[in-house]
Amino acid sequence: MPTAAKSIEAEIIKLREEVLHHEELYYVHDRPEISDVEYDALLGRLRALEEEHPEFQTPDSPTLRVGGRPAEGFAEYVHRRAMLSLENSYNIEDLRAFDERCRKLADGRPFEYVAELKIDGLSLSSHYENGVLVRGVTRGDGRVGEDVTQNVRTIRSVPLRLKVAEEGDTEVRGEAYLSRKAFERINAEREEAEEAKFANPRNAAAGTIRQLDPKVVARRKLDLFAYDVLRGERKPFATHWEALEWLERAGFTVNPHRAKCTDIEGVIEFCNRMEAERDRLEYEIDGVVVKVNSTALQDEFGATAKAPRWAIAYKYPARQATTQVESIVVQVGRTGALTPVANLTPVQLAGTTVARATLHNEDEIKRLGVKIGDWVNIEKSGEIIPKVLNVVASRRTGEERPFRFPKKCPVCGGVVSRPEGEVVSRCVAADCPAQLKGRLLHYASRRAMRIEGLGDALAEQFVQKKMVRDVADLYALKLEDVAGLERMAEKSASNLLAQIEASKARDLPQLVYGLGIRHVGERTAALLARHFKSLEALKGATVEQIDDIHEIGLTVAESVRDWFDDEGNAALCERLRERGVRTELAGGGVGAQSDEAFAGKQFVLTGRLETLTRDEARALIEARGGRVTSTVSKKTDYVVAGEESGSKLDKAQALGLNVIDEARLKEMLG
Ligand code: 1X8
Repeated sequence: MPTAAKSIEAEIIKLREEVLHHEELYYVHDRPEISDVEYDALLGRLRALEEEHPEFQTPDSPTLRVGGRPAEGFAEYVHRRAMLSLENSYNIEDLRAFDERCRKLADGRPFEYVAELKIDGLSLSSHYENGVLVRGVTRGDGRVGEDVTQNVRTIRSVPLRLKVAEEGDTEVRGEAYLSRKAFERINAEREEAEEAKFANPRNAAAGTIRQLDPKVVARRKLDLFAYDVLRGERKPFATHWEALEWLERAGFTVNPHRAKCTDIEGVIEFCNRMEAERDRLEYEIDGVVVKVNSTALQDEFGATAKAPRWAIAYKYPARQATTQVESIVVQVGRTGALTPVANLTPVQLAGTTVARATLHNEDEIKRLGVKIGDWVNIEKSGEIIPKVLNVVASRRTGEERPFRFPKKCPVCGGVVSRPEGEVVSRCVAADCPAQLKGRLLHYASRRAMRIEGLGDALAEQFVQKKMVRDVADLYALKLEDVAGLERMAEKSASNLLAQIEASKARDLPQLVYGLGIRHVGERTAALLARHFKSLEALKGATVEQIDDIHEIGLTVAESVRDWFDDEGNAALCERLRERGVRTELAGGGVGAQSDEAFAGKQFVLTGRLETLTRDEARALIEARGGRVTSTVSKKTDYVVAGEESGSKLDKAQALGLNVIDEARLKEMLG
């Protein structure tokens, strides 16, 4: 073989491996390392080379596949009709070229387009038999997906029974997603639990649908916008627009932002209008999907191996940018965790100026291979801090300096420890000022003791001037001390002291959360407070007693015990109490009684409630110490039945259980 051909073959092999590697990162691990644009470029280059040199095309090339592959844990399901991907376009010229092709194929016949938002989630297919949901399947590689029925059943925008009469097999396709709000809540919880945060809502949604425990899925509040319907393998409507209207009647949520356009100019206008709206939406989108409206024309145009010829995705400019790392600093949080942050040459990104990006931890720096002075691609998704995607190796000059992760705490010089198997390095010094500052800010935060006005600058001064050595010292602060601080007028000093005073009355769940015990987030703190009813009782509890609380595991129990076993912490609790902080659960009398009606009791919710959503009802019951389970059994204490309660109600009646309605539940809740 001539050398030129050999090197082309070598390039094809290398590209193929790269594409497969990135597909695995994206689909299997939900941890892409390159942007969609870069991935498309790799795949495009591979496809071009294979087309030029068909002799090097192999049957297992990723160019012949629809993409990705299923992870383990769920049964595989072969789609009746492949879930194709969409061809991508990145600019208006591409859209016009698509229009040209469509008009050529239509050969003079007039036709319309439908433009819809491209939701940044994951595609799901829901199967109905005679109108009843029987199966939910992920897209997977487009041909084979995973059977995630139990998880799909938790999505409130996927009706369990169609609201219109429907016989035979019906398949509804849609995009499952997490709202920005749900995503932020999940990440806040993961941060509290010291679990790795999701990079963006799409990854969080993909991670959620693959959760093996449907209860976890239910809590995360996945949502879905439906966009297509099939009867058997056929499209049942003359136009896509009618299909969308039917989906709404059938009980699905169809995204309200959509347009029927008589030509590509209308489509372009929709794309521009929605791009301006993009940040105001409650969910993330990455572009617009454009489809030929007539299903007869769709069938006529057909599809390539990968994508239909009658549709295209118009992708918005990615929220990525390239800039230079000026320095890397390491921040120390309240748990002592060391977080490296890259200081960047400021760049404009998705409408804001970005000057910093998180590097997460030591391993991430190694994985990226990032050095000071490097050019890097950064990405901003949603509200979260931008992150470094990769290093632009081609722009290296040799002047870049390696970053050495500190062996000592950059703030106090204390010992840094990184237990085996963990990614987080921590400063373990007991008196590290950075940790103290973090603890003060956490204690004062809105969801803990809510001391308004105690922000970063003040906490910094309290620590620096050694006015405060732990959170109990806040209650010994005097007006003249506080008023003497930088940027502190007498008025704001007395306001702050009033705030600190008011915090004494916060309830036990807020206090327990505010103490910042490892693994004890807001929810766990509430469970602990309601169970033990006083800080004293919690302090005296054994690991077993804590572990016995439903929904609290051994790791948490041990962490709580460890915290109270620390002499300094035990003394801190004592001082908080002495200084007048409430350390008992509030509301004896009525509160205690109504809690009794719930504590340890098992509830099952079934049917549609009138005023509460199931999630709201669940939250209210759990807040009182009750448990909500999904199966009716002899152990069930109450079955709350709403409208159209089905088999669960039958079973409850057969078992002679206590069945109540929503009104009664609300009475019990007071
Ligand atoms: C993917 C998506 C489609 C739509 C919205 N969001 C997506 N992510 C839509 O049609 N409205 S269609 C699609 C696909 O066919 N791969």
